[in-house]
Amino acid sequence: MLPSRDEEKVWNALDQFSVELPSWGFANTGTRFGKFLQPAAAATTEEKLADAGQVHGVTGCCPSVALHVLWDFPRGLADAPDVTAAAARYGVRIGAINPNVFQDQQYKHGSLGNPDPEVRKAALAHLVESAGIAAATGSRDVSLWFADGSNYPGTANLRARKHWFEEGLRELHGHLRADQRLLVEYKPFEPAFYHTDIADWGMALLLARSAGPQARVLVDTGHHYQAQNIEQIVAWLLAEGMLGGFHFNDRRYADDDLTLGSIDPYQVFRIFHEILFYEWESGKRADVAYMIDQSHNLKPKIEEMIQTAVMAQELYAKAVLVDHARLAIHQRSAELVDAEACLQGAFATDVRPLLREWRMARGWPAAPLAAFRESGYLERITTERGARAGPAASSYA
Ligand code: PSV
Ligand code: MN
Repeated sequence: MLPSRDEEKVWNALDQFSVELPSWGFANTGTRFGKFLQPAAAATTEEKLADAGQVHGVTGCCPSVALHVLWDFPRGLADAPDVTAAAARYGVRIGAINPNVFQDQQYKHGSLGNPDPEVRKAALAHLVESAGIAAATGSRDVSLWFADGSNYPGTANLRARKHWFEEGLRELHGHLRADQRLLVEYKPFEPAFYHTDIADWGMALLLARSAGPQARVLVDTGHHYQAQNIEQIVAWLLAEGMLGGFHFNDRRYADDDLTLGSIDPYQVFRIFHEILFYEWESGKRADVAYMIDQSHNLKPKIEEMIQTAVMAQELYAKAVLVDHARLAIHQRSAELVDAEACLQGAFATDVRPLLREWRMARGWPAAPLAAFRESGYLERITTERGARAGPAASSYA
């Protein structure tokens, strides 16, 4: 049994904790080798929001949905009122808006980093429209990921491209409303395999700094080399006041988009720990957007998102249990074994009974996945959506 002070800490933390769902996680998706279609997969923005509403309805911790402009707003800004209304109908709100400057044919050699000024202009126009969509849908964050890069040495002017990125992001920043943020995501490779323009957190940090005061860095947990210490990046970005948010997913090899915590739950725990430790030491709440960036082609999509949200809550609750005061003393005295035990003890605690109690006290189902399965929703959409002619359409490449 946990002492009640710990229980209270965990309950308070769970009351504040939420994690954003990605609309693209509900659509049919695949690998570059093909797609295995699911009859229940969402094919429209409305269906994605409906499915997200189901996840929030049983977990209580996913009140917002990140949207991808090209996939979810086919008519751009004109779709904003309908999409906002649909979200409200399904009990969720619009989260981060993700522009898409990587699919169009014109972006073959990059978007903001393209040597052709006309393409850079087109990319900027799309980014500015995306900021407008965020404003129109009541969303705060414009979340930027660029596929820009090159495949062969010597084919791109690395410094010129850095300069074009600085220019473009600065200009985009000028279009933000006072309460909006730009989140700059980084990724070392894929789709480009020689260089990526924003390859790591240092480059993202420099670009965010030069863009303006409302820009921050976004850490996608799948976007690092194997041995990278992600929680140290998190700690440094916190110390610099530059951590804006996360795209959570797990991986075994590269950017695998596996379920959060399925391979290395201790990694996620350590990230949460760094954030909570920072909050304890600074007395400030870190303004960090927790988002999921996973799109599953084998697991059933809604169930997988429930699994992810519950895992996020569990790992967050475990991190809350770290005794910060004790840890600080052990660290100062270099009591290595005792300091490490502070983390290990918290990580080893089974928080599931506590989460169950919290859920029941707050009016959420005690067992989210079971509640979803009992609801009959999956059977209903499988029949309804499966009856559509031909394979289910997808807006996810
Ligand atoms: C790119 O790998 C990424 O992580 C970006 O966040 C995209 O928006 C997302 O995946 C979906 O393609
Ligand atoms: Mn991402």
